[in-house]
Amino acid sequence: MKFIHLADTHLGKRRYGRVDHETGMNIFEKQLYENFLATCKLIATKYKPDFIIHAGDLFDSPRPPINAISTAIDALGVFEDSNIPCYVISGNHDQNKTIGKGHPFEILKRTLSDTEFIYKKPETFKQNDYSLHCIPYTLDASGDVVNISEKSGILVMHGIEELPSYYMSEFEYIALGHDHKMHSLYVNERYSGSTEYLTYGELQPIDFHNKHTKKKSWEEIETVQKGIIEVKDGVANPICDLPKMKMYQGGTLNCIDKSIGEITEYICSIADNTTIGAQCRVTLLNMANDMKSALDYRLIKEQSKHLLDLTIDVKYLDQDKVDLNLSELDKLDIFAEFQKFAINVSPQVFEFGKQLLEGAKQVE
Ligand SMILES: [Mn+2]
Repeated sequence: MKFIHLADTHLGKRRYGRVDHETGMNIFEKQLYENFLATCKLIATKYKPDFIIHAGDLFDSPRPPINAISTAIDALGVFEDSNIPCYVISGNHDQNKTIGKGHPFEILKRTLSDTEFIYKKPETFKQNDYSLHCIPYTLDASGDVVNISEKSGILVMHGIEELPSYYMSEFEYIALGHDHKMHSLYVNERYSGSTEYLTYGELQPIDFHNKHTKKKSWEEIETVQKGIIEVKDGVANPICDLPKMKMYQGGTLNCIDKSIGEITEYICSIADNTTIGAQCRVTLLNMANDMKSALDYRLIKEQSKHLLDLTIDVKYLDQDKVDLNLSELDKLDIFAEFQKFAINVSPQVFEFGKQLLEGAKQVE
């Protein structure tokens, strides 16, 4: 038995305001559509699973653009044409914030009659002798998972931070969405992650099995795996070589002792070495406050026009230096200091301030 688990396709997401001249479509949005359609065709022809699970956030918004809806119909239609059962649950992005506004899956349901769209309430299906428990993200989803009477088979949910630990051993596989990083906290539970890099924030180290892993430094950044998960005879295997947009951490420069010209030159060289059509972020550490506006943007723009996006991420000098020296603070008579600055305040305000300081002292 083999199935495919994917999630967070976010069809309809637009970025960068760059328009494709032929179609008039946002380039980022258009590439998302093309890649999702190609991915579904590959799943159907190359991986040929017994069934498919989409764990939510099919769309980026509960009111998706027309092109997102037609892409969803075309792409999921590939599975219908190949007679591969497909289960799609609602994610928080698919769900309107108020009842009465309807659900975008209503439209899909009318067109794709063989696909299961789960968006109103939890439903259980039988698939290849497995119970498939699908719990959509709804406005009042709390507690739904606890209400499943049969705690075995496959559980599909959109985002859950803490499942009761006994669940971990009871379900054979827990297919999750919402977290865009492909990872797992327990043996039988997996976040497939998003199929694409949707923000630069997703360029972070993989932390399989340990969500408390310290963030690595910029230099150590690895690329998070993006793709789908194939589960064959109970073994989960990430498949990451599917069509997706290119997003890179292009480089990081420590700007201390660097001139405006050198920094501009560095950014241009990174842009120059980055593939056509890619999204690229350059991080500048320890920039002086007035330096960012002084960069030669005309030159940078010229040198990066082959890219879909060039983001200059600036960490200013002293930005993170809030580390109070506590031993120094101890020597300071806080009340005396407060009194000095509070000469003109009313007695009530003075009393209130004094109480706050006393409280803070106790907490310490
Ligand atoms: Mn999402």
